[in-house]
Amino acid sequence: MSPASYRAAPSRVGLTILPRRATNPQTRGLAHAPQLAFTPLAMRHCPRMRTKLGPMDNSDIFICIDHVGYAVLNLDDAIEFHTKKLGWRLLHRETNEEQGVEEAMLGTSEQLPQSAQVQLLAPLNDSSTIAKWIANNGGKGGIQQVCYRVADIDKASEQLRSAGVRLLYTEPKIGTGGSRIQFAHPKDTGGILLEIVEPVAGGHHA
Ligand code: KFV
Repeated sequence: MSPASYRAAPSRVGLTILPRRATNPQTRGLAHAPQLAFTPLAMRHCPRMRTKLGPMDNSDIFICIDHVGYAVLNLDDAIEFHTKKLGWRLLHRETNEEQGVEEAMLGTSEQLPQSAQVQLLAPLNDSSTIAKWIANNGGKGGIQQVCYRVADIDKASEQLRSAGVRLLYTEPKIGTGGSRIQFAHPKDTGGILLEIVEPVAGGHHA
């Protein structure tokens, strides 16, 4: 079953029965791959499922996973791998001098407003946090951060601080596409560098 036919044929109850040896990219290769999976299309077309799952306790603040950030050695090579070999789509590219990165955002073909993106981060210079991360990782790239999208970064920052989570900046800084970003220290998040982002109004990459 190709990813396209997988998405094109949701069952009416919001479940897709996968073949015994799942070829769905979401589950392929996982020893514990479930034989039933919710499909994004089914989720959109099945209001009952959304109701059943219910809202998060803080859904007024946290919206979705915005992106996963990969530290990469060479941005052009990483873009080529993701677009040519994996078939992702290049949505955006920029240099952020303050953060010391050259970065690219990649998305799926539909890239719905709440679809997560992949962010490729290459060091701009030797003092970049990405250069340090790569050096500490034995000279290899890897997952450097996960980023949650928030509706109001000031409110989200306040909530995290009041929960005892240390944030790196006193005030949010400028991130991808003019967004406002903040980071929670990995020591307070179970070892994950957690970014939060408030995009510019209507400014998710599509
Ligand atoms: N994930 C998990 N743990 C990490 C980590 C990471 N990415 N980076 C560092 N650590 C751990 C590390 O393993 C070590 O743990 C400790 O933090 C201090 O590491 O148990 P250990 O060994 O003590 P250091 O000394 O290597 O790092 P440090 O100099 O303290 O810097 C860490 C940190 C998180 C403060 C720094 O990486 C930082 O300021 N990050 C936030 C900014 C950033 O990552 N910018 C690049 C992305 S720009 C971006 O995402 C944009 C523009 N955007 O819009 O999305």
